[in-house]
Amino acid sequence: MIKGFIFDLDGVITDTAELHYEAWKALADEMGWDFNREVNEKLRGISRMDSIKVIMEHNNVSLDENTIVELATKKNDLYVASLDKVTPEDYLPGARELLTHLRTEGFSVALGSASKNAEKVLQQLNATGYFDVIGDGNSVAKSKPAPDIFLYAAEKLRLPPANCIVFEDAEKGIDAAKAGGFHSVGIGPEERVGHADIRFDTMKEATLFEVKSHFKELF
Ligand code: G16
Ligand code: MG
Repeated sequence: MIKGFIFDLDGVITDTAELHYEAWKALADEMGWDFNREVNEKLRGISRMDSIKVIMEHNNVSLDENTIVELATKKNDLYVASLDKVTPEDYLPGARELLTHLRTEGFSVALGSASKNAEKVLQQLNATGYFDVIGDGNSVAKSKPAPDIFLYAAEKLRLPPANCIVFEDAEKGIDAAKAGGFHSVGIGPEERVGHADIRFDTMKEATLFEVKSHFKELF
């Protein structure tokens, strides 16, 4: 039986990817590094430190660990400042409706995000109240594709993975959900999240009615 839902944040509840892009781009410009939307796409769902390593690899740059941390912190300061612009208008279409519906139907709901800034984003959206548990980049050491963040969220909800559905927009996020034994809903194109149990192009199509009709035997 499905009793819980675990949501990724960026790309599922709201689109912070654009703000991450702007902050990485500003850092890259300052460093004289190449950075574009295609490279940004590779950062979807992965941690801050994994992200800077992808950007450095793209530029054939290697630096000592302290410098890498310093640069990632610089990007983060820019990103965090830009979060002040996020408002309750910035839910992805359909996301708030689904969260509200899950609340009225009595499901347990958790966040399972790689971001260390997830709480700030939820506050800006006025979304904190939709979640029983917040699992974020501060909750576990190993980031996606490791299943740890989703296992953490399920444990806090006191539910086994088989009783939970994970919503994810990232390839590595679906990998993480599957590795943990969760049911999965992919949000995005086939080539990115086609390996999820079910897939919707956007959150708008991912209504509780649709999800229930796909996982019929589990409700
Ligand atoms: C998000 C973004 C990633 C970002 C990561 C870490 O993940 O998709 O691009 O690198 O968080 O963010 P921060 O630098 O704020 O800790 P998710 O899991 O919410 O999709
Ligand atoms: Mg995501």
